[in-house]
Amino acid sequence: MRPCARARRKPMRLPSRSWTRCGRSSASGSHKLVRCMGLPKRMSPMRLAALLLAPALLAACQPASTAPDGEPVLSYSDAFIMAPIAGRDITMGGIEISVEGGDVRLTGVSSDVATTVETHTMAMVDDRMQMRPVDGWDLKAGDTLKLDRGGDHLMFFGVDEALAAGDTANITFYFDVEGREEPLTLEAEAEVRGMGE
Ligand SMILES: [Cu+2]
Repeated sequence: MRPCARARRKPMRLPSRSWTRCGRSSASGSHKLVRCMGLPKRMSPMRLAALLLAPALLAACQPASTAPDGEPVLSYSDAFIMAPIAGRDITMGGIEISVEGGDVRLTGVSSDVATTVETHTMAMVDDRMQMRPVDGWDLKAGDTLKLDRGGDHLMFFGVDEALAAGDTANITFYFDVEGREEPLTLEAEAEVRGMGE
């Protein structure tokens, strides 16, 4: 295992409050995060752009170890959905998901308050940051996937119009696990947040 795998994993597990101390404000983006965590040395402009917006470093440095036997164990924190703007049925959300004991691949998401949930990433297109759908993300044992505003995130379509700040909603995550026929699922209870929260 390369040393960087351990070194970089640590900051990703910090509670979101710790990032705030590093200069992030939810309203103005997260460019100062980079200073707190250090930049991987070799990085494509695309990955760098994504990094500047979110601490989602999962693919940047992966240990070459094999997953131990047994079922991977998933846990989560900070699950949220932004209350949709009045008259719109699209919104975004995020979560932090950690996996122990095996590798998984996030392949699908659903929610009881939306008809469709997509996994999105941010990418630089013609000098502008744009979001686009991705198939999912691979998580190695020990990784934490962080989905948040400004970086990799969840996108909800056909959102229940009555959804308001303070509500809770369910989000279900589906993971492919090698050697397992049915997907592994994670049921998360998400807080509905208003703008500025
Ligand atoms: Cu999006």
